[in-house]
Amino acid sequence: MNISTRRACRWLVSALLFSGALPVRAEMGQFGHAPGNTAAEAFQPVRLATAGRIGEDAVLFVPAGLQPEALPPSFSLVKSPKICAPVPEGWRVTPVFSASAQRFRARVETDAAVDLYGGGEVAGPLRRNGTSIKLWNTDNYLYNKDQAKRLYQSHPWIMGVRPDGTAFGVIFDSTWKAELDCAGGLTFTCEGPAFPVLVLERSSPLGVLQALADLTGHMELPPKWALGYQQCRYSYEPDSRVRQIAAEFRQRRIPCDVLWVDIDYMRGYRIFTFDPVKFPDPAKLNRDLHEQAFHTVWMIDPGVKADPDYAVYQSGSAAQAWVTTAEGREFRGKVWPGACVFPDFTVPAVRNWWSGLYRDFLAQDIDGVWNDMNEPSVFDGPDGTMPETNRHRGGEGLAPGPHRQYHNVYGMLMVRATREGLLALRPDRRPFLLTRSNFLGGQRYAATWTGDNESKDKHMQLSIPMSLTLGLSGQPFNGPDMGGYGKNATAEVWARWVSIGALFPLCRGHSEKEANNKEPWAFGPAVEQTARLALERRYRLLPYLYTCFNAAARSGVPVMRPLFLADPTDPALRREERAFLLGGDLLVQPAWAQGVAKPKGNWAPLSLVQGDGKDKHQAHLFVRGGAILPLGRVIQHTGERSDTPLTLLVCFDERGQAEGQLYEDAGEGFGYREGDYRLATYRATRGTDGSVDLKVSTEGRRAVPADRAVQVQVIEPTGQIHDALKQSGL
Ligand code: NBV
Repeated sequence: MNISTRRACRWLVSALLFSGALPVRAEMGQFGHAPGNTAAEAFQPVRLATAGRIGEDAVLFVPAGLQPEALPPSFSLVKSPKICAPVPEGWRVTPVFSASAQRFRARVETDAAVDLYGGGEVAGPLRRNGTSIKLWNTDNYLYNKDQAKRLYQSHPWIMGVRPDGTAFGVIFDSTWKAELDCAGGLTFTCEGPAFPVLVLERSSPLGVLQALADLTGHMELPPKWALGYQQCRYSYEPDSRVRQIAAEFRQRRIPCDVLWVDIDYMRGYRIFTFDPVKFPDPAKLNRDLHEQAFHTVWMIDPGVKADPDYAVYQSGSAAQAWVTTAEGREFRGKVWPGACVFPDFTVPAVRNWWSGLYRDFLAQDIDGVWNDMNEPSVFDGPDGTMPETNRHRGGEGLAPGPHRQYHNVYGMLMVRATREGLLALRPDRRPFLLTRSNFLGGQRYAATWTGDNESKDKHMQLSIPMSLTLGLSGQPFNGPDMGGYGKNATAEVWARWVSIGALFPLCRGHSEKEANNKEPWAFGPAVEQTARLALERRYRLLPYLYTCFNAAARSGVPVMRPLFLADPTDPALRREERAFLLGGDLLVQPAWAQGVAKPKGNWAPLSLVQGDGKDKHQAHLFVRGGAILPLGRVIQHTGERSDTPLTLLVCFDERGQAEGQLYEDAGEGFGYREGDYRLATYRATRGTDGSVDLKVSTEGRRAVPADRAVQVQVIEPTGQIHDALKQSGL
């Protein structure tokens, strides 16, 4: 046999193996392979079939075994990449491919001076050099399983930042079970067939993140209420308890926008049903809560109770909706309701059927949807999920394949179907959907939270690099279970957590069933006051925060950012993972984080509400010299006007200049796509006599509310604030 025939044979065997046509290796344990070229698993080089530019400073590398013109559909990319030009001269980052009998690998050499970031949902340091993760979406309670090397989502993506601040990004475009090793370069090894690699090159990390969003999709602008504080628990039940929680917020004057309803509202955990005793009239509950200006989010899991008398099981069975075993039988696994079947979301008709299920559900006046357990988590399945040999049928260009191939995108496909359903059923409302599981590019469909963390300082601190890393992996709308999900929270931990959690993109308090109460008032008056101050700060910041969300939706820049994005050439910022930036202009330094190196320039200490400077838990805030922050009044929910007055807080740089933006729209619906928005850019100059000259230019056709009063204030480097101008029409 000559070399090419031998290679062809190897590819045929791999193709049959990966497609499931050959018996899948019983010997392949749960990540049983030691990384590297061991005697047991020899990796042979695989040649590059082709490489070329697919856009501005982005190159596609296609290994032998794949047809560059007919690549398998990509889950991470919005559209199939097409080579349009040769690889640019002097291209710096190039993968090398290799394969063993069982796995396929891409390796990228990186200089030791390059700092690595990304990898999606990871429970580790912000700077990823020397770490490794596994890409196999896993229900990981308290992050205890497998040393937290795999969590609920997979992002085969890494960004490298060079000492000079230039940056590159690498997408390993495979959904198969994989490992990503960041020690001594990048090594991505998957238990699947050949995959393409995309490399992006930009002059800054922010540029790389924008390019990533252009390739993998932008988050859609969420409804404004989703930026408010959200209160959750497993579970507020019965409905009277939900009402009680709502009343407490309003009576105690603690700002809150959203109440969450966890699985116990269902009838015997049957999704899309309501318990007739505990939640007899969900529509009335929602209407009553709306009257108090709350929005509600209700949970839907993927597991469908295998109950012949249950409508969802009946209609799904008629549509042949279920994932099957390797032998083609309906797969059953245990979740909350007992034996369940699982929709095969790879099938377009099944996604369609799933989307339609939300019709009666939304008719209950539900505002948002929470898709949980969608790794999928299966209590009695191997390694807590379904067998890797289970079959998915695919369709519309997606090949049929084993669960090992589609496991990592199961949650992504589920939220795609959910989002499509929400949009089809309520074409005039922006969907708010939260998912536990997802994949690179999943920001197109849903926001996310970081799963079942624990109420302890370590996880509170860890939540910062976790959220930052998700932001550096394309997902701007994320946050942890604030206060911690698992175990009891102490008053101190909860107070420390709310003080920083109030400044995350997603701000939701949650708790598991067995733990103590974790609402803002549950720990006594002192912690309640800490929570009130922290949340009042968030609500004052809403005009700025919404502007940051708009920037993220438009151009893919993260809402919550590591400090090094402010100055990628400053080596002192590269590992900072305690302090962070909200947008580009506000620096958040947790009260417990000492000795934080700030990016160059003035950073003026900022007090947002009376008393926040005296509260020992509140994070220290700093405004960037050269910025103008739009701030609102303290309000109790986003339905209230906060621009009476609107404050423009001007923080001059050394040259006496400052600039800032304010984005406004209806807060809901899609009018903004037709120009019903106002994006104001303010430019301020300080006169030699200390006067302030403020100019505004606007985009969009939305008018300034006639009764809006604007107060322009100047914040000095000392943090002292004084009034500068009172003006309308801004
Ligand atoms: O639905 C109950 C919980 C939910 O509260 C939590 O946020 C999810 O991560 N869910 C997990 C299932 C139960 C886990 C023990």
